[in-house]
Amino acid sequence: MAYQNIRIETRDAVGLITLNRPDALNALNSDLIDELNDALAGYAGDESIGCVVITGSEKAFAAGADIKQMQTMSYMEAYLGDFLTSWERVSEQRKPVIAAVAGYALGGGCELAMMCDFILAADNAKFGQPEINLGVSPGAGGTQRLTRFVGKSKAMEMCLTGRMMDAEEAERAGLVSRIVPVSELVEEAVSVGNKIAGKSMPIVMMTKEAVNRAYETTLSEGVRFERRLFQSMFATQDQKEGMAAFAEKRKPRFANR
Ligand code: DAK
Repeated sequence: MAYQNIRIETRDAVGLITLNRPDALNALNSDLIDELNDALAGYAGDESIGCVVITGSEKAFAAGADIKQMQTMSYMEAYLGDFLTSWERVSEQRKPVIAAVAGYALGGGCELAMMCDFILAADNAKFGQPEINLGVSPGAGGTQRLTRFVGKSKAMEMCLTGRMMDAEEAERAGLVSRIVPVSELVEEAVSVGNKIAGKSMPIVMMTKEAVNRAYETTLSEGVRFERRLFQSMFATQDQKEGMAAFAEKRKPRFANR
């Protein structure tokens, strides 16, 4: 598939996807989402890739779903066409996906970032769910994921008023893992991605699954799930290698098995 709305490149073991609709502040239309999903599927099937980074430009990660595409859509077109449902594929990836967010991450842009496993924010990042100003509510997880990230009070205020949050507020509230200078954002995200890719891939995937389970189940079920996963890791070569390497004071050489 030739990409018109994203750019992709490989940086060591990281697949870097750059949203690329500069004239529309990376507004997310169906073509862009199709391309994003195609790129993610390619990385999912590529054993040399251990982590994916999704980023935008310095001005905008993404200013939301494409309002001009949605403007005249009828209910039947949206419902029967299952409009934008394929976005959720980002959250279904088994390998880690990092959102490197600079500038605006609004509406669907904020939702896309929250579908990733964690968000690294540039110091100029701005997050918001301004859909209320357009006569709609968030539609791709904003009311659900933002509430889990930052709590009810802040999520409710943001969804009801459309107010934006800057990077510092987002870090204080737990929406982003940390803030880096905008000029270093992509480099830092790729470096973190390569650090993750250097671990045992199956263990990384299981760890991601365990953390995500915390959002979907009770504490006791989650802890039980974690324990079972942990026990199963003793069937991997990489557990043997990781612990042997520690005892022998050397770096582990994981086989991803
Ligand atoms: N859609 C289409 N075009 C957009 C856009 C958007 N979301 N955001 C910006 N643009 C376009 C502008 O129209 C302008 O195009 P031209 O006029 O030059 O042709 C160009 O990008 C530059 O924008 P501005 O001139 O407005 O730039 P400023 O720096 O003055 O302002 C801004 C930047 C980000 C504050 C402003 O552009 C803005 O407020 N943008 C709209 C933000 C917004 O309301 N976002 C929420 C969209 S609704 C779903 C999945 C997802 C969704 C819903 C359902 N399902 C799975 C069911 C998501 C919905 C949304 O995201």
